[in-house]
Amino acid sequence: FWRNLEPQAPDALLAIIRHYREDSRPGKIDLGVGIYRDEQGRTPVMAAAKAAEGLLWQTQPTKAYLGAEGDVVYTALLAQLALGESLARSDRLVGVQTPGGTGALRLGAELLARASPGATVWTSEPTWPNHGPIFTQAGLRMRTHRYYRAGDREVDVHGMLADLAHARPGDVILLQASCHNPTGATLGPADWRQIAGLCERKGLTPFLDLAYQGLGDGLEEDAAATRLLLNELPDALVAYSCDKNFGLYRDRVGALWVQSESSERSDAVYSNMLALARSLWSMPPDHGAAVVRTVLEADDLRAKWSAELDTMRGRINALREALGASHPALAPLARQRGMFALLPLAPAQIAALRAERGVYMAGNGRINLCGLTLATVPDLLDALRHYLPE
Ligand code: PLP
Ligand code: TYF
Repeated sequence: FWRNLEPQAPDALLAIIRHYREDSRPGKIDLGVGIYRDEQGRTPVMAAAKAAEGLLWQTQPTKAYLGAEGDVVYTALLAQLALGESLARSDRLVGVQTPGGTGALRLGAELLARASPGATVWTSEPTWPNHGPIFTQAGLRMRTHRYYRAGDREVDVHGMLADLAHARPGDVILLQASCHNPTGATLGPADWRQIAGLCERKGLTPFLDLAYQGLGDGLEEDAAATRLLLNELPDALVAYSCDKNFGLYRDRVGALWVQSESSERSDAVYSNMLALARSLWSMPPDHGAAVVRTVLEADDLRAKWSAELDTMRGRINALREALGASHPALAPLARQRGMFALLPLAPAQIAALRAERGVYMAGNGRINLCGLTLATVPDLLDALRHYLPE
């Protein structure tokens, strides 16, 4: 029966977890998969989430089914956090709870494929490796646009807009809203206005992937581009992940919002989102979303969570400052945002760092800065000293 199946490569990022675990050298450094780690190298459950779990344990009255839309209070509170009060109230916007940001991306992809099967989805080159399969498996065509200039390691806005000039009306641009994975290179407010203008002129629909709100410059700042595009354009999608900023990774917590030009269109969109969700996962898993709802509902828990998030962001940006100041080839890291940066290393150097120094990073030279502590920054610099260009 299974004769036609070709063996598939395992997820290269997730494989690093295992390789690192199997390495017994004491000074090994894991800069692989994108999870937050504290100064002790741990990924603890956030205190606000633990407190919310305690409350749920004591007070949750039932685990009876919800619907395909999931927890509507969660989605409404999260819309206020991500999109702000006025967009959250819009009758042109509908949202559902999804299994993680990945579920939101896939549901959005299925909705796009149903609404406009001929549409092409544009992504940055490079981007998160799962973006491609999520959209192509939904039957959509994909193309890439320039994003990152290896020379100065800034966003190549000119190249990006030039490539997107080839998009056709009805095409979709998948845009990482903040904390770009894998480059960390960040678009400025003027760049986002240019992208909004291009979408408007050419009739393109933005699909915002907001997976790191609060881990770049702040909760409001990291959502500004998403809000700008939704305010400027008739149609848009937003895939949201709570898995990093609430530390709920394996609980799979996300949401998809879709904006359309009128509330009548929104009714049809919403019913299609629910129909597609039923065919994909019936109903999303409840626990993580219930934790997020419980945090956002209570002023004290929300304040505690927000302070923890400030600490996480502060640590990431302190590491960026320290690395950026340590070597001219690392200076761009201080200007970039989020957990990730691309180091200018050749594949053989990346392999040697792993084999000889126990330094683990993705095959394209992407590092998760959170794998470092201020104490291990010198160890990384020592490992890199023959490899970084002056
Ligand atoms: N989008 C980007 C850019 C990511 O880096 C990730 C990481 O996991 C996701 C989406 C998916 O998030 P989730 O783990 O919630 O599915
Ligand atoms: O890019 C990362 O490291 C995170 C985590 O299949 C991740 O986005 C990596 C691979 C994967 C799912 C999540």
